Amino acid sequence: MNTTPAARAGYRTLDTGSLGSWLAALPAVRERLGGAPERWTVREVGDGNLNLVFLVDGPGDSICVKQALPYLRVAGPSWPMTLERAYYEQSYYAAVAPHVGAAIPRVFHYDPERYAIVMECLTPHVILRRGLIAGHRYANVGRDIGDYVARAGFFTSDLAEPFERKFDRIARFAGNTDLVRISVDLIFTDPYREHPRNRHTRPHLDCDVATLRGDAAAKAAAAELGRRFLGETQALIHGDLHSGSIMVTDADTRVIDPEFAFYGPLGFDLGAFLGNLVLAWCAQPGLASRAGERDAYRDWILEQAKAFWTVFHDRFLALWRNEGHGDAWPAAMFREAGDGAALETVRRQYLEALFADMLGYAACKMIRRVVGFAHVADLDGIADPALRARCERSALGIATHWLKRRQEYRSIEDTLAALPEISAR
Ligand code: SR1
Ligand code: MG
Repeated sequence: MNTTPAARAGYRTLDTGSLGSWLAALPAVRERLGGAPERWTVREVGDGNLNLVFLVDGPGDSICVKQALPYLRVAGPSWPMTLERAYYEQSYYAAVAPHVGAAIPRVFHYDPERYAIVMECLTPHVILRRGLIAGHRYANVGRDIGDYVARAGFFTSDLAEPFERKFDRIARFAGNTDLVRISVDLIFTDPYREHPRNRHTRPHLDCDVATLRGDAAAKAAAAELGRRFLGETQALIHGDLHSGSIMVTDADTRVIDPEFAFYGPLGFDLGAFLGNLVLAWCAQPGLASRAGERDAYRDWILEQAKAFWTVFHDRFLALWRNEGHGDAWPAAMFREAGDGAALETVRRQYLEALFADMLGYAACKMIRRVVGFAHVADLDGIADPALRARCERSALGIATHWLKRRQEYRSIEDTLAALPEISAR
């Protein structure tokens, strides 16, 4: 959906001065914040690539306001961007809310003129990526995200619901073309060719990048995953489920920032989370203050990766067995034939295919963060370029291996056990 002049008419960028009076005119929000609006404190805290984010503290409560800018924050007005991403973000939250419970923030208000979402302020949560850089352990994060992706993915697929409802959502989210364009260019295309937006640690990785761009098999694998990214309407996906889109405490896990949402392959969300965990694993030697300091922490990261896939697999399978009332693989048809075993075979094959997709998309997400436009703080924060390049090289090695050989892996245990050897090549 492109931004029409009419839709833009009421738009203006919010700032710390004007935000309070706007919020004061929203009765439910005003009541939540409590007290007199003059006593509210407003901070702009956004540090992502795209939007403005404000935190507002009142005597009653705190809230968060996220507003789309008419351009990418990270690039400035030279990279214009439609404002409708705010509409798709709140639409995604509304679509998955019945299925994922408190795993997303509560949305209090959406303003279609300002393209602003007023929602729950997550405190004392921190962005998972920052926690991983600091070496903190969050006992439930792998399990919680596995459960989340299973629920959000299953209940928006035609395994769970009639195709008419799914088609309706496909149509609604099909307008999110500008955000999908970012992913197509920055994840599936630019990293595999020369492009002025790309960057990498020079000159250390020059040879690695040239090798990648000359690797026809790797490029073919990435292009095929890119084709399926656009063509496979498996489920409503978050579309950007990296560790910067997750907020955590020791006891709680929340998924945020679903502005890239559309109907795509579920393996893309699985791969985003796994790939970013593995990027964090690769970065740890560069973040340690002495050799070996983060070894146990690296093991913990892989434990989370294992918990993530295991919980996803088991939850998705259980949902399918117990709540598979959709038009895809109609259970009644198999029951009538008295052939439940055939349906179980289908389920096993479906999950095996998802596992390979997860590795493939994880690979794409890792490669783009090393040689593409938008990098990750886990690696970019390593000050010594030679050390950073060593960490990035191990990420590229794992990712290229997964791109080309993902079909060979059958279990998460074997896949993770192979990482030290692959990354040392
Ligand atoms: C130009 S936006 C760069 C990246 O930031 C977002 O988080 C997405 O990952 C996007 O690809
Ligand atoms: Mg984001």
